[in-house]
Amino acid sequence: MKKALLTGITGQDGSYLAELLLEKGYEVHGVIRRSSSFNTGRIDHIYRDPHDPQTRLFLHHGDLNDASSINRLLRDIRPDEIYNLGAQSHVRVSFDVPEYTGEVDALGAVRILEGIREAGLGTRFYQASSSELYGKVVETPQKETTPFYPRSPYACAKAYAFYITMNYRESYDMFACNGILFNHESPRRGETFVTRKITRAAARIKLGLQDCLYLGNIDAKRDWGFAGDYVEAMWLMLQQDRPDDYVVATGETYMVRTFAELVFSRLGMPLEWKGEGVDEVGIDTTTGRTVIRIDPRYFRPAEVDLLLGDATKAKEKLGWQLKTSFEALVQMMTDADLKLAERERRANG
Ligand code: NDP
Ligand code: GDR
Repeated sequence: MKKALLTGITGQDGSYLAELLLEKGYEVHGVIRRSSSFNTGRIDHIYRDPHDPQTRLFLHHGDLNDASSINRLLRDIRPDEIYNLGAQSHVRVSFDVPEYTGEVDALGAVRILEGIREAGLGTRFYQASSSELYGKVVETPQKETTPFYPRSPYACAKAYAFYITMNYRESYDMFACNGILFNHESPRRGETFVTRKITRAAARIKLGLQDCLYLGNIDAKRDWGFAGDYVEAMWLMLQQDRPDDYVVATGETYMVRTFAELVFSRLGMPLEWKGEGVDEVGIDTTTGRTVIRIDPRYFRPAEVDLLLGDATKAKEKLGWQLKTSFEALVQMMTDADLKLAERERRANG
């Protein structure tokens, strides 16, 4: 039985990847952080009592900031594959905690790589690299050969992690890959990322639980896919004969405002935009009420205006396929958040 170790197992991608690896018959080990409140909500459905002899999912306390915990896990588990998904993953927040973001997102990767090397393990390594590396537009669509232009402390940290992964591959002949994944979303997406923030707020507005949604730059364009499709690409990268780096994307890009329009329409509240700049508002045309306003606090000191990826290499070399369309993703997320809001309303009496 193959063994995989996942950092970030409690996050969106970690939960989908853990499901996939369990389906494929792996023994799955996940690193979790000690927290004062439960942080395992996304994996509770696959967790079983560790005393159950059928259990193939094991959770261990550790932290990417703590090399000794990483080294202990490597020594004890001796994994065949490591997926480094753990990160301070919020771009806006990285401007508030730049040093911490560097510790976790940049140095975290080298702590694992060095741990594998020092222990003399043949472990295959996946690094969660990001389309944020492309930052300011140099060319579109962005592919593996497009130069990087990071625009945030998050992207700068991820650039270090990208290059150190490549460097360990070239220096020590390690099987280390970068997946340069464009934005991917799901009903399990963190509530402060823009897609989930919109679906959650729109559903709550629909049910009268909230009046208005405040957004930042609604003209930013993103290439949004479904997280469940993207974790397949991560796994495929580690099953190849040779390690390499791959872009994973849909090849379509939409503005944040378009995402909002589709969500509000699905909930029977077609939007109309009025005004300009920070005074622009989104109006529910069925009631005339203002349901979206701009709040400059969500603007970023430097913005990534346009992401659009070309996943030809992943399709041709990995045989990776995109299964979920943008429209299906919007529907999936909107419907899931409507159900959640209905539960919330029932709970509130
Ligand atoms: P999430 O924010 O949902 O999950 C991040 C995970 O990292 C959580 O499990 C979190 O734990 C964990 N984590 C945070 N800090 C540490 C730390 N110091 N030590 C160990 N673990 C830590 O991210 P996603 O699932 O969306 O993304 C997964 C990875 O892919 C991240 O590295 C992200 O930067 C990258 N990425 C994501 C993309 C996307 O569109 N989703 C696109 C490209 C790259 P806890 O639950 O305790 O907070
Ligand atoms: P991103 O995702 O920064 O691309 O990083 P996010 O959803 O946070 O922002 C996407 C775009 O929407 C604009 N925006 C807002 N964003 C947030 N969060 N909140 C708002 O209110 C808001 N209003 C407008 C942003 O300015 C931006 O242009 C995600 C993360 O998952 C990273 O970890 C990952 O590496 C990249 O995707 C690829």
